[in-house]
Amino acid sequence: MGMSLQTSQAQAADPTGPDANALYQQHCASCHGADRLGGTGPALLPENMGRLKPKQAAKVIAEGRAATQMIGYKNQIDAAGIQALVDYIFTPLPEIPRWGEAEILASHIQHHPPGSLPDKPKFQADIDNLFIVVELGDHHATLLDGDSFEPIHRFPTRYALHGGPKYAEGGRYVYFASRDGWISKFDTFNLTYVAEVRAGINSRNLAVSHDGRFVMVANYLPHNLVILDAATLKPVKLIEARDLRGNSSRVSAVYTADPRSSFIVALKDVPEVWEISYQIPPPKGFGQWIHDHRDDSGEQNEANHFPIRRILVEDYLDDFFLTQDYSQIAGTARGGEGQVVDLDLGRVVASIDLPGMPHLSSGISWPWNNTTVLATPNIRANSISLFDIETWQPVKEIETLGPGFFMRSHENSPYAWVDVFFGKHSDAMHVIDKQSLEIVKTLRPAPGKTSAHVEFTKDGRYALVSIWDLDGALVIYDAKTLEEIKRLPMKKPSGKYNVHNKLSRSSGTSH
Ligand code: DHE
Repeated sequence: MGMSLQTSQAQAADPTGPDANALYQQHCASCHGADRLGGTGPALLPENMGRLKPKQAAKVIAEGRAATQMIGYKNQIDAAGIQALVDYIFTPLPEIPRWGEAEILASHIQHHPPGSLPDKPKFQADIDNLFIVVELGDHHATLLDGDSFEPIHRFPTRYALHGGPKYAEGGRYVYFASRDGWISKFDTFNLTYVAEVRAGINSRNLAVSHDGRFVMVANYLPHNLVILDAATLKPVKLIEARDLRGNSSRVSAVYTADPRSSFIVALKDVPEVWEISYQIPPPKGFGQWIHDHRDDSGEQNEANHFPIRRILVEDYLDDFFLTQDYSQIAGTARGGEGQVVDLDLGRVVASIDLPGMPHLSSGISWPWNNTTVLATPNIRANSISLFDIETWQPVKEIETLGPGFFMRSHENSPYAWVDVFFGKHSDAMHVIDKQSLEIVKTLRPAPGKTSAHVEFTKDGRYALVSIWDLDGALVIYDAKTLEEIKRLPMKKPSGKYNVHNKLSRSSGTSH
């Protein structure tokens, strides 16, 4: 991507106004990269901004950002200049930047080679009941003892992590993904990062194969999937996201389907769902080979690893929910029509009405009335939607005080918890009885501050809630009496992830 393209792009926006490119190069490029792809600071591309709106971006440029190296520029750049910079960074790049194997490899950092660190934890705690708490406020994570609720270690993360970190090897390793495409592997036993790599420019999420051998990264930019060696984080294979006609697509999300030894991938711009086998060698006849140079002799050839099975669907999929037996996925397109895809049959088997834009990766399921219900919060409706996953018929809409983002339960708990993430009641947290399907209590852990995202301890006895504020906290509740038992100050804690619940793929949590 050439600088001249950016210059002409900025000038085309307003030939008489401030020269945004010159301002950018003078003040921003040294941290955020001359090409806006990031450096010590995050990438400044519209796709990478997350929830940051242009107005908030202008405030950050003027006043800086607390707890980061971003200083305020209002004394150096006038209001028109700041606005020009905002327009500039919210303009997509004219071309998808190249981020191939060479760029990925060049970014790779091996802090500690595999096998070089002790295999014994540096602390005393039940590894199964550890939590990682991501603190978005100052881009840190805390390793928490899930029995004593004492922090074990707090460490910096890459800028703007998104999606759930994923565990491997019984919880010893945890893999993080940032919106800027940085993948970091942290050794919880030795309390240190062991490897890092930038696998994309704008990433959605990552999945780790159940055997701990491979990490797959889903990217918006570039349009591809990147398979990494889980031991070193070095790239193993890049797969372009294209349909059979060659149309390219952003990748919405990837999840691991343990019993199938495969990754399930949703694509945002082409109507296909992919199943990619990570068995080596792959099962005979699995899907179709993605490389032209298929080894017809039948001999093992690395190019033939990770074959793709393409399932044609009726609409593009955003995030999706995987049934506990991994036979079906329920996916949502932002339009409101949901689709159920049977992974064994390889086709859409039902459609579901999802007008509230559910956050299906937050969907959870539990046994109810001789069947199983899927419950999902909605980002654009004041309700929880419940479906019978045997028939995919709606069971109930539970009215809430506002749109929710995250929902959680645990096999040992009679309750499901869901936040109110948006609107004037965002400090509310609803507790729903899993049998009567009624809200039995609405907690307000910190009146006036958003409470969000719940995770249970491994035995389901305690529920941990985030106060989503720079001056926030982790509030621990007795999951039965619903009484608060402890409060730990934290900086905008977002998600929290329990080793046992994640590795056992508890039906009450995201996978
Ligand atoms: Fe997320 C998970 C998609 C905005 C915080 N979010 C996910 C996942 C998807 C997703 C597909 C599952 C990935 C995984 O865990 O492996 N999120 C989206 C969006 O499409 C959306 C609406 C728009 C976007 O900007 O991408 C979106 N998400 C947000 C936010 O604004 C949140 C609240 C703050 C942030 O971090 O940017 C946010 N998303 C989270 C968190 C998880 C997540 C904390 C992990 C939840 C879990 O418990 O597993």
